[in-house]
Amino acid sequence: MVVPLLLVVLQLAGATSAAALPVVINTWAFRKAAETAWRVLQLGGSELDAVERGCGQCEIDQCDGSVGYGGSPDESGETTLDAMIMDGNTMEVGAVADLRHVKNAIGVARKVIEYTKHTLLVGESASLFAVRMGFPYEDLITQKSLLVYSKWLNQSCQPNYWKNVVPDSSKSCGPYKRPEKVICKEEQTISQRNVQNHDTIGMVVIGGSGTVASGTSTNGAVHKIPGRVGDSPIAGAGSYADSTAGGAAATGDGDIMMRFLPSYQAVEYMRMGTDPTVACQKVISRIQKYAPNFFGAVICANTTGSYGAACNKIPGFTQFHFMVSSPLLSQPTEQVVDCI
Ligand code: SD4
Repeated sequence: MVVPLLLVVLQLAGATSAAALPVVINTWAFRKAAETAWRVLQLGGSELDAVERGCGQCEIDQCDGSVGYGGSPDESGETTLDAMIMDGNTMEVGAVADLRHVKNAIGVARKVIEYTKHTLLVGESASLFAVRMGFPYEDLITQKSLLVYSKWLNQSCQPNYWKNVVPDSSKSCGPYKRPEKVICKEEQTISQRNVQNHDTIGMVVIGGSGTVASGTSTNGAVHKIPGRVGDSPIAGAGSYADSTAGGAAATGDGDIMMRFLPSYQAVEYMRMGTDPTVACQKVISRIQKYAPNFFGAVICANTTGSYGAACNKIPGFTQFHFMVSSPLLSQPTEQVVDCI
Protein backbone atom coordinates (compact mmCIF):
# COMPACT_ATOMS: atom_id res chain seq x y z
CA MET A 1 0.00 0.00 0.00
CA VAL A 2 2.86 2.37 0.71
CA VAL A 3 4.27 2.29 -2.83
CA PRO A 4 1.18 3.54 -4.69
CA LEU A 5 0.76 6.37 -2.18
CA LEU A 6 4.35 7.43 -2.67
CA LEU A 7 3.86 7.40 -6.41
CA VAL A 8 0.85 9.69 -6.15
CA VAL A 9 2.81 12.19 -4.09
CA LEU A 10 5.71 12.19 -6.56
CA GLN A 11 3.39 12.67 -9.48
CA LEU A 12 1.68 15.60 -7.81
CA ALA A 13 5.01 17.12 -6.88
CA GLY A 14 6.09 16.74 -10.50
CA ALA A 15 2.98 18.44 -11.78
CA THR A 16 3.20 21.54 -9.63
CA SER A 17 6.13 23.93 -9.85
CA ALA A 18 7.00 26.30 -7.03
CA ALA A 19 5.60 29.71 -7.89
CA ALA A 20 7.29 33.10 -7.70
CA LEU A 21 7.20 36.23 -9.81
CA PRO A 22 8.54 37.43 -12.13
CA VAL A 23 9.09 34.35 -14.23
CA VAL A 24 10.45 33.89 -17.74
CA ILE A 25 10.14 30.57 -19.57
CA ASN A 26 11.29 29.75 -23.06
CA THR A 27 11.34 26.73 -25.34
CA TRP A 28 14.52 24.66 -25.73
CA ALA A 29 17.83 25.19 -23.96
CA PHE A 30 18.32 28.66 -25.42
CA ARG A 31 20.26 29.98 -22.45
CA LYS A 32 21.44 33.29 -23.89
CA ALA A 33 17.90 34.20 -24.86
CA ALA A 34 16.73 33.40 -21.32
CA GLU A 35 19.56 35.44 -19.79
CA THR A 36 18.84 38.41 -22.03
CA ALA A 37 15.13 38.43 -21.21
CA TRP A 38 15.82 38.07 -17.50
CA ARG A 39 18.37 40.90 -17.56
CA VAL A 40 15.90 43.19 -19.34
CA LEU A 41 13.36 42.56 -16.56
CA GLN A 42 15.96 43.07 -13.82
CA LEU A 43 16.91 46.40 -15.36
CA GLY A 44 13.30 47.57 -15.23
CA GLY A 45 12.24 46.75 -18.80
CA SER A 46 8.65 45.77 -19.49
CA GLU A 47 7.44 42.22 -20.08
CA LEU A 48 7.13 43.01 -23.80
CA ASP A 49 10.70 44.37 -23.83
CA ALA A 50 11.89 41.13 -22.23
CA VAL A 51 10.09 38.98 -24.84
CA GLU A 52 11.34 41.11 -27.73
CA ARG A 53 14.95 41.21 -26.57
CA GLY A 54 14.98 37.57 -25.45
CA CYS A 55 13.65 36.20 -28.74
CA GLY A 56 15.73 38.80 -30.61
CA GLN A 57 18.84 37.34 -28.98
CA CYS A 58 18.04 34.01 -30.64
CA GLU A 59 17.64 35.77 -33.99
CA ILE A 60 21.16 37.18 -33.57
CA ASP A 61 22.59 33.84 -32.38
CA GLN A 62 20.71 31.88 -35.11
CA CYS A 63 19.64 29.50 -32.33
CA ASP A 64 20.02 25.94 -33.60
CA GLY A 65 19.77 27.26 -37.15
CA SER A 66 15.98 27.33 -36.78
CA VAL A 67 15.70 30.93 -35.64
CA GLY A 68 16.88 33.97 -37.57
CA TYR A 69 18.77 34.36 -40.84
CA GLY A 70 20.61 31.61 -42.70
CA GLY A 71 18.41 28.69 -41.65
CA SER A 72 15.60 26.52 -43.08
CA PRO A 73 16.04 27.44 -46.76
CA ASP A 74 12.74 27.06 -48.60
CA GLU A 75 12.29 25.35 -51.98
CA SER A 76 13.91 28.28 -53.72
CA GLY A 77 16.79 28.50 -51.25
CA GLU A 78 15.54 31.56 -49.42
CA THR A 79 15.24 32.00 -45.65
CA THR A 80 11.98 33.62 -44.55
CA LEU A 81 10.95 34.46 -41.00
CA ASP A 82 7.80 34.21 -38.87
CA ALA A 83 7.43 35.99 -35.51
CA MET A 84 4.84 37.38 -33.15
CA ILE A 85 4.59 39.25 -29.88
CA MET A 86 1.50 39.55 -27.68
CA ASP A 87 0.59 41.95 -24.89
CA GLY A 88 -1.57 40.13 -22.34
CA ASN A 89 -2.85 43.39 -20.82
CA THR A 90 -4.33 44.88 -23.99
CA MET A 91 -4.56 41.62 -26.00
CA GLU A 92 -2.74 43.40 -28.83
CA VAL A 93 -0.70 41.23 -31.17
CA GLY A 94 1.97 42.21 -33.66
CA ALA A 95 3.13 39.57 -36.12
CA VAL A 96 5.05 39.07 -39.34
CA ALA A 97 5.02 36.02 -41.58
CA ASP A 98 7.05 35.04 -44.61
CA LEU A 99 9.22 38.07 -43.81
CA ARG A 100 12.06 38.41 -46.30
CA HIS A 101 15.40 40.24 -46.15
CA VAL A 102 15.00 41.50 -42.57
CA LYS A 103 16.76 39.76 -39.68
CA ASN A 104 15.01 41.08 -36.58
CA ALA A 105 11.56 39.58 -37.17
CA ILE A 106 10.28 39.98 -33.61
CA GLY A 107 11.45 43.61 -33.62
CA VAL A 108 9.32 44.20 -36.72
CA ALA A 109 6.40 42.36 -35.06
CA ARG A 110 6.60 44.78 -32.12
CA LYS A 111 6.46 47.71 -34.56
CA VAL A 112 3.23 46.26 -35.98
CA ILE A 113 1.69 46.77 -32.51
CA GLU A 114 3.24 50.18 -31.96
CA TYR A 115 2.72 51.83 -35.35
CA THR A 116 -0.25 50.13 -37.01
CA LYS A 117 -3.80 49.08 -36.26
CA HIS A 118 -3.10 45.71 -37.91
CA THR A 119 -2.08 42.40 -36.37
CA LEU A 120 -0.21 40.48 -39.07
CA LEU A 121 1.86 41.64 -42.06
CA VAL A 122 3.30 39.19 -44.59
CA GLY A 123 5.88 38.70 -47.31
CA GLU A 124 7.73 41.43 -49.20
CA SER A 125 5.13 43.95 -48.04
CA ALA A 126 6.10 43.21 -44.45
CA SER A 127 9.71 43.80 -45.48
CA LEU A 128 8.80 47.21 -46.94
CA PHE A 129 7.05 48.05 -43.67
CA ALA A 130 10.18 46.99 -41.79
CA VAL A 131 12.37 49.23 -43.91
CA ARG A 132 10.05 52.16 -43.21
CA MET A 133 10.45 51.38 -39.53
CA GLY A 134 14.22 51.64 -39.91
CA PHE A 135 15.28 47.98 -40.14
CA PRO A 136 18.06 47.11 -42.59
CA TYR A 137 17.10 45.23 -45.77
CA GLU A 138 19.69 42.49 -46.22
CA ASP A 139 20.35 39.04 -47.56
CA LEU A 140 19.32 36.22 -45.19
CA ILE A 141 21.12 33.52 -47.18
CA THR A 142 24.43 32.22 -45.77
CA GLN A 143 27.05 29.72 -46.95
CA LYS A 144 25.47 27.18 -44.62
CA SER A 145 21.92 27.66 -45.90
CA LEU A 146 23.20 27.48 -49.50
CA LEU A 147 24.89 24.18 -48.70
CA VAL A 148 21.69 22.74 -47.16
CA TYR A 149 19.81 23.90 -50.24
CA SER A 150 22.19 22.44 -52.81
CA LYS A 151 22.37 19.14 -50.92
CA TRP A 152 18.58 18.95 -51.03
CA LEU A 153 18.53 19.68 -54.77
CA ASN A 154 21.11 16.94 -55.28
CA GLN A 155 18.96 14.40 -53.46
CA SER A 156 15.98 14.92 -55.78
CA CYS A 157 14.42 17.52 -53.48
CA GLN A 158 13.76 14.99 -50.69
CA PRO A 159 12.01 15.43 -48.34
CA ASN A 160 9.41 17.97 -49.40
CA TYR A 161 5.90 19.03 -48.50
CA TRP A 162 3.99 18.12 -51.67
CA LYS A 163 1.47 15.32 -52.10
CA ASN A 164 -0.75 13.93 -54.87
CA VAL A 165 1.13 15.79 -57.64
CA VAL A 166 3.00 14.94 -60.81
CA PRO A 167 5.84 14.27 -61.17
CA ASP A 168 5.82 12.02 -58.06
CA SER A 169 7.06 14.32 -55.28
CA SER A 170 8.45 11.39 -53.28
CA LYS A 171 10.93 10.71 -56.08
CA SER A 172 11.69 13.86 -58.00
CA CYS A 173 11.95 17.62 -57.92
CA GLY A 174 9.27 19.92 -59.31
CA PRO A 175 7.81 21.96 -60.77
CA TYR A 176 4.79 19.94 -59.72
CA LYS A 177 1.31 20.02 -61.16
CA ARG A 178 -2.08 18.63 -60.35
CA PRO A 179 -2.46 15.26 -62.06
CA GLU A 180 -5.14 14.73 -64.71
CA LYS A 181 -6.67 12.03 -62.51
CA VAL A 182 -6.56 12.48 -58.73
CA ILE A 183 -4.23 10.01 -57.05
CA CYS A 184 -4.65 9.95 -53.29
CA LYS A 185 -1.52 8.58 -51.76
CA GLU A 186 -1.54 8.09 -48.02
CA GLU A 187 -0.21 11.16 -46.24
CA GLN A 188 3.10 10.63 -44.49
CA THR A 189 2.25 9.89 -40.89
CA ILE A 190 5.69 10.41 -39.42
CA SER A 191 6.34 14.08 -38.92
CA GLN A 192 8.92 15.36 -41.39
CA ARG A 193 10.24 17.53 -38.66
CA ASN A 194 12.36 15.91 -36.01
CA VAL A 195 14.74 16.73 -33.29
CA GLN A 196 17.43 17.85 -35.76
CA ASN A 197 15.01 20.11 -37.58
CA HIS A 198 13.19 22.13 -34.97
CA ASP A 199 13.54 24.84 -32.43
CA THR A 200 11.39 27.87 -32.65
CA ILE A 201 11.98 30.13 -29.70
CA GLY A 202 8.74 30.69 -27.83
CA MET A 203 8.80 32.77 -24.67
CA VAL A 204 6.36 33.64 -21.90
CA VAL A 205 7.12 36.41 -19.41
CA ILE A 206 5.01 37.00 -16.30
CA GLY A 207 6.02 40.24 -14.60
CA GLY A 208 6.09 41.00 -10.88
CA SER A 209 2.47 42.10 -10.88
CA GLY A 210 1.22 39.22 -13.03
CA THR A 211 1.35 41.05 -16.37
CA VAL A 212 1.77 38.50 -19.17
CA ALA A 213 3.58 38.86 -22.51
CA SER A 214 4.55 36.19 -25.01
CA GLY A 215 6.29 35.84 -28.33
CA THR A 216 7.91 33.57 -30.89
CA SER A 217 10.49 33.73 -33.64
CA THR A 218 11.45 31.11 -36.23
CA ASN A 219 12.57 30.52 -39.77
CA GLY A 220 9.97 27.79 -39.99
CA ALA A 221 10.40 24.50 -41.77
CA VAL A 222 13.37 23.54 -43.91
CA HIS A 223 12.47 23.04 -47.62
CA LYS A 224 9.03 24.55 -47.09
CA ILE A 225 6.99 25.55 -50.11
CA PRO A 226 7.51 29.30 -50.67
CA GLY A 227 4.64 31.18 -49.05
CA ARG A 228 4.22 28.62 -46.28
CA VAL A 229 3.50 30.18 -42.90
CA GLY A 230 3.67 28.10 -39.73
CA ASP A 231 2.07 28.35 -36.33
CA SER A 232 4.60 30.71 -34.82
CA PRO A 233 3.15 34.08 -35.98
CA ILE A 234 -0.46 33.03 -35.34
CA ALA A 235 -1.98 34.23 -32.07
CA GLY A 236 -3.23 31.29 -30.04
CA ALA A 237 -1.11 28.87 -32.05
CA GLY A 238 2.54 30.01 -31.69
CA SER A 239 1.86 31.77 -28.42
CA TYR A 240 -0.85 33.44 -26.40
CA ALA A 241 -0.82 35.85 -23.46
CA ASP A 242 -3.63 36.98 -21.21
CA SER A 243 -2.85 38.81 -17.99
CA THR A 244 -6.07 37.47 -16.46
CA ALA A 245 -4.94 33.86 -16.89
CA GLY A 246 -1.40 33.15 -18.12
CA GLY A 247 0.69 32.54 -21.19
CA ALA A 248 1.76 29.66 -23.42
CA ALA A 249 4.00 29.06 -26.43
CA ALA A 250 4.44 26.15 -28.82
CA THR A 251 7.24 24.61 -30.86
CA GLY A 252 7.24 21.77 -33.33
CA ASP A 253 5.38 20.84 -36.48
CA GLY A 254 3.43 24.03 -37.02
CA ASP A 255 1.48 22.70 -39.98
CA ILE A 256 -0.24 20.33 -37.59
CA MET A 257 -0.13 22.29 -34.34
CA MET A 258 -1.70 25.45 -35.73
CA ARG A 259 -4.91 23.52 -36.44
CA PHE A 260 -5.48 23.13 -32.69
CA LEU A 261 -4.56 26.60 -31.35
CA PRO A 262 -2.64 24.90 -28.54
CA SER A 263 -1.40 28.08 -26.86
CA TYR A 264 -4.88 29.56 -26.66
CA GLN A 265 -6.27 26.28 -25.39
CA ALA A 266 -3.59 25.97 -22.71
CA VAL A 267 -4.28 29.50 -21.44
CA GLU A 268 -7.99 28.73 -21.28
CA TYR A 269 -7.26 25.60 -19.24
CA MET A 270 -5.16 27.69 -16.85
CA ARG A 271 -7.99 30.24 -16.60
CA MET A 272 -10.18 27.41 -15.33
CA GLY A 273 -7.58 26.69 -12.63
CA THR A 274 -5.74 23.84 -14.33
CA ASP A 275 -2.12 23.53 -13.26
CA PRO A 276 0.25 24.74 -16.06
CA THR A 277 1.91 21.33 -16.53
CA VAL A 278 -1.47 19.66 -16.81
CA ALA A 279 -2.73 22.41 -19.17
CA CYS A 280 0.27 21.77 -21.44
CA GLN A 281 -0.31 18.00 -21.28
CA LYS A 282 -3.98 18.36 -22.13
CA VAL A 283 -3.29 20.28 -25.33
CA ILE A 284 -0.61 17.80 -26.38
CA SER A 285 -2.94 14.85 -25.86
CA ARG A 286 -5.69 16.59 -27.80
CA ILE A 287 -3.41 16.81 -30.85
CA GLN A 288 -2.19 13.23 -30.28
CA LYS A 289 -5.69 11.92 -30.98
CA TYR A 290 -5.50 13.16 -34.58
CA ALA A 291 -1.75 13.09 -35.23
CA PRO A 292 -0.14 10.54 -32.89
CA ASN A 293 3.29 11.04 -34.46
CA PHE A 294 3.40 14.82 -34.49
CA PHE A 295 6.55 16.54 -33.30
CA GLY A 296 5.78 19.23 -30.76
CA ALA A 297 5.97 20.73 -27.30
CA VAL A 298 4.21 23.47 -25.34
CA ILE A 299 5.31 25.64 -22.40
CA CYS A 300 2.78 27.17 -19.99
CA ALA A 301 2.85 29.63 -17.08
CA ASN A 302 0.06 31.14 -15.01
CA THR A 303 -0.19 34.54 -13.35
CA THR A 304 1.02 33.22 -9.98
CA GLY A 305 4.32 32.22 -11.60
CA SER A 306 3.65 28.50 -11.66
CA TYR A 307 4.87 26.93 -14.92
CA GLY A 308 5.24 23.67 -16.81
CA ALA A 309 5.76 22.04 -20.18
CA ALA A 310 4.73 18.96 -22.15
CA CYS A 311 5.75 17.25 -25.37
CA ASN A 312 4.58 14.41 -27.60
CA LYS A 313 6.75 11.31 -27.33
CA ILE A 314 7.99 10.05 -30.71
CA PRO A 315 11.13 8.11 -31.66
CA GLY A 316 14.13 10.38 -31.08
CA PHE A 317 12.16 12.88 -29.04
CA THR A 318 11.38 11.63 -25.55
CA GLN A 319 12.28 14.66 -23.45
CA PHE A 320 11.84 18.36 -23.90
CA HIS A 321 14.29 20.93 -22.55
CA PHE A 322 13.24 24.46 -21.70
CA MET A 323 14.61 27.43 -19.77
CA VAL A 324 13.23 28.98 -16.60
CA SER A 325 14.26 32.20 -14.87
CA SER A 326 12.72 33.08 -11.52
CA PRO A 327 13.71 34.60 -8.16
CA LEU A 328 13.74 31.01 -6.83
CA LEU A 329 16.66 30.15 -9.11
CA SER A 330 20.10 31.72 -8.81
CA GLN A 331 20.34 31.92 -12.61
CA PRO A 332 18.32 31.02 -15.72
CA THR A 333 18.09 27.26 -15.48
CA GLU A 334 17.52 24.47 -17.97
CA GLN A 335 14.66 22.15 -17.05
CA VAL A 336 13.43 19.00 -18.67
CA VAL A 337 10.16 17.09 -18.92
CA ASP A 338 9.48 13.60 -20.15
CA CYS A 339 7.25 13.54 -23.21
CA ILE A 340 3.84 11.90 -22.89
C1 SD4 B 1 6.97 26.03 -37.67
N1 SD4 B 1 6.68 25.68 -35.31
O1 SD4 B 1 7.19 26.93 -38.47
C2 SD4 B 1 7.60 26.12 -36.31
C3 SD4 B 1 8.88 25.36 -36.30
C4 SD4 B 1 9.29 24.88 -34.97
O2 SD4 B 1 10.33 23.52 -33.61
O3 SD4 B 1 8.86 25.24 -33.93
N2 SD4 B 1 10.08 23.95 -34.85
O4 SD4 B 1 6.31 25.04 -37.93
